[in-house]
Order: sequence, then C-alpha cells, then structure tokens
Amino acid sequence: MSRDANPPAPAPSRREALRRGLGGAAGLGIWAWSGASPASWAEDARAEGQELIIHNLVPLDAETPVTALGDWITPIDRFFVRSHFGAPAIGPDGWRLSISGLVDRPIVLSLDDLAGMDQVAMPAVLQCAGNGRGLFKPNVPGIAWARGAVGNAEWSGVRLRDVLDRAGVRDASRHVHLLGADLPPHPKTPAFLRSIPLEKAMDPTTILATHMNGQPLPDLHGGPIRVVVPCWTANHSVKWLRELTLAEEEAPGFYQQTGYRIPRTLAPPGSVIEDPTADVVPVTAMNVKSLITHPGQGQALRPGRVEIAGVAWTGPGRVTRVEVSVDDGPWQEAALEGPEVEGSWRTWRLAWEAPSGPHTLRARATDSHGETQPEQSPWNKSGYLWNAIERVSVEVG
Ligand SMILES: Nc1nc2c(c(=O)[nH]1)N[C@H]1C(S)=C(S)[C@@H](COP(=O)(O)O)O[C@H]1N2
Ligand SMILES: [Mo]
Repeated sequence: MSRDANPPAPAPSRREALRRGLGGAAGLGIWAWSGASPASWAEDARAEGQELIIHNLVPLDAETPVTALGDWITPIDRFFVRSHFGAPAIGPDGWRLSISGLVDRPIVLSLDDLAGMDQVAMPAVLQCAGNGRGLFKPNVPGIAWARGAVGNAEWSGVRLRDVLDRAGVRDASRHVHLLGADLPPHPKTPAFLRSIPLEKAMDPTTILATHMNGQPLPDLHGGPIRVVVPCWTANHSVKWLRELTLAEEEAPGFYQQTGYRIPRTLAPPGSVIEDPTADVVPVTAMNVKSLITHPGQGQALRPGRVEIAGVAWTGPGRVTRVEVSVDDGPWQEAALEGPEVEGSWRTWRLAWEAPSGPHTLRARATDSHGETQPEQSPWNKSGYLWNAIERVSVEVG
C-alpha cells in the first residue's frame, strides 16, 4: 500500500485531525504508527479529552473507549472509524450512484433521486470483523483493535431493494457488488470491492444510508452514501458508495476472495493446517457478545450500591440473556433495557452491593440461537469474531 510511497509528512495533532474529519485524501501517504498498547492509547485519548483511541491517523482507524459505549445510540463523535484508503476527496455535489450488470435498465441516480424515494430509518450495530483482534494470544497481524470497533447508530435513507427494483434485477443475478469512491492510491493495490448475496441485498433492513443519527452522513462514515447491512460484520457496509453491479458470482479481488474469510472449523493455535485455503468461508453474521461499559477497567469505587452496566448484541436473532459474575461467583441475570430491534444492541444493568477490596466482574450474553459467549474465543490467524467473556477488575475502598 502507500505506506512507503511518499516521504512522511508532518502529522497534524490527533485532535486537529479528528476535528477536520481528516480521512486522508487518497494517496497522501501519511501514516501515524503508534507502537503503544491499546491501554496506553486509551490513556492518551483521555488525556487529550478525546473520545476516540487512534490506531492510524491517515487513513483514520480509531476505536471507542469501552466506557463511552454505554448509550443505546452511539454519538457520531464517538463512533469508531475504519478506512482502508481514507475518505475520497469528492463532495456530495455531482455524486452519482450507478446500478448496472444483470439488470433490465442500467440506471444512474443522484442524491436528489434517492431523497425522492421512500425513506426508512434503521438502528443497527456496525462492528468490525476484527474487533478484539488485539486480545488474541498468540498475536495476529492487523489493526490491534481492543473492544471498541463497534457502535450502534440510527441509519436512514432508502432500502437497497427499492433501488435494485428500479433497475429491474434479472433472474440470473445472485450477488450485488458494492464499490465505493475510495479507490486505492496505487493501481496495483486492490480496491475495497465487496459483494453481498442477492437475498441479503433484498432484505428490507439492508439500506443505503444518507443519514446517521439524524445528521447528513459524515465523510468519515461514508458520506454522502453508504450501505448498511444489519447483523453482518461492518466490512459489508461499504462507504462512499458509487457502483452497484448485479452479477452471477461474488465480487472478484482480494477483499472478497481472500480477506474476511475464516476456516469453517477452527483449529487450535499452532496446529498444522495442510491446505490453508481449503474450507474457508466468508465472515458474515456477527456472533453474540457483550461489553461491560461501567465500571471501567481499574476503576476505584466506593463500597455500596454500584450499577454494573453494558451493552449486548448478536447477528440475526435476538439477545435473550445477559448474566454477570462477580469474583467468579454464580451467574446473575441482568435486566435488559431499551428498545429491541434485530441488528441493534440492548443495554443492560445489574445492581451490586460492592464490599471493600479488589473484585473482578464478568458478563456473558446468550442469544435466541442458544449461543453463549465462550470462555475463550476460537483463535484464527486473521483475528476475526472475538467474543470471549472478559474480566473487568475494580478496586472498592
Ligand atoms: N468504501 C469503503 N467502505 C468500507 C471500508 C473501506 O475501507 N472503504 N471499510 C469497511 C470496514 S472494514 C469497516 S469495519 C466499516 C467501518 O465503518 P465506520 O468507519 O463508519 O465505522 O466500513 C467498511 N466500509
Ligand atoms: Mo472492519
């Protein structure tokens, strides 16, 4: 990629970069590598009064500190950002979306055309497939996300299905290829071309979002228009959408055929795999997961009543239960709160009479498929789908 293509340019301060929504004009080639651990990023972010923990500055890759994820809707300025090449330097003026391939009538739509169609709103969790990658042992290469490459926002715009119907999907179509305007700086670098099966594209909850939490979709999150595929990992939710192509096959290229794949059967770390390409399947649905958003790791608390609180979500289906264990004691059921919308998360809480001393808190969620978070997340070499039960240590005194 462009990492060593250009001499390093002076990086703007992190705060400055965030304020300007700097996603990096493609090809700028500034990369701010931080060798620090996620914990010290979190400290840095707090010291600078920031909401996000920066992994890369340009293009911006930033996660939310877990203690800032307690609300049902994640505010835009706290929502994680992942971009392979950065936001393209194109504004909404003259933005066009083309729909072609196996359709009756190839069409090109403007933002005004989309605004004239039936508008829908959909709260949904977006979570990077690699959220938690930094927690796998042994380490795996890639951005070492800790817990916060996830958020729940309200997305609004039009149903993807309605746009496809305008073009008339031909019978032979099986997949919809999704391409954004963030083309890579070097022609030999693969573009972030993804595809979703036609059934998922026709699902009424799959939308082309032009708004996030009621605001015009910000640059960093794919403005003026992005795909949102609820219940599936966020790599399907292509930002800066320019081209929809109907086809018989999945999208070609690195980001669909090589990236975002995981062995169907996960082997323990270090085991010898005869043919690593055999029996790998695309990562699609998210798995069941919870976070303790309060108290925070290492937090000092007063003895007495403490609210243990957090969020929990899954892929298709619903979260049916969240349980908390204090000091490895019995699992106690927490109260699930807030609206319940498939693809979105629940908030939960449990009151605890905290005695003095050091304590550890754990939470685990269960979903309507009967899946429960495991003690250990199955290791895989790309670090996808981490969902192990985690431990938060607190000091009561
Ligand atoms: N065009 C485009 N879409 C993209 C990406 C990208 O690099 N380019 N990154 C994907 C990945 S891997 C993730 S996790 C989400 C992140 O969305 P967010 O930045 O709004 O949180 O966008 C997805 N859509
Ligand atoms: Mo991602």
